[in-house]
Amino acid sequence: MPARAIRTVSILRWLATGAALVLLTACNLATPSPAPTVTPAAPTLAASTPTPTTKPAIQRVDIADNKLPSIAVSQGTTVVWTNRDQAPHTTTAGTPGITNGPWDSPVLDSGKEFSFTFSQPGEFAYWCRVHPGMTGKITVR
Ligand SMILES: [Cu+2]
Repeated sequence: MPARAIRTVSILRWLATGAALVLLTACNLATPSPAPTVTPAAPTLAASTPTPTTKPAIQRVDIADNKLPSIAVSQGTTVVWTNRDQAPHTTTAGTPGITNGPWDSPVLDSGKEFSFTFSQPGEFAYWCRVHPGMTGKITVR
């Protein structure tokens, strides 16, 4: 084979290789990215109607201006006292100096709550152990 023919074959081979590489690269570039998948929305569960429950009554009262509230509630009511004063107070069943009733809160700092459920009817005197002059009464019918 003459030298010229050999050179031509080499150039052709080189061109063919290059073309193949270009085609491969083009194929890679042309590979379509996966189509975005659409996530189906989760089926909406029908909202269940909550079973109504009979909640025991709650009576909220404030301890304010250094006074313990006197109130009347139905039997089974939970009374929640909130200390709205800056001074600490207690709600303590009994009469000043005598703690002889069914409840006695810890000392309630400002903003603190205490609750007691009155399951028995009656008249319940109560007082504040910090300030024995503070008295009140819970009447349960
Ligand atoms: Cu007090």
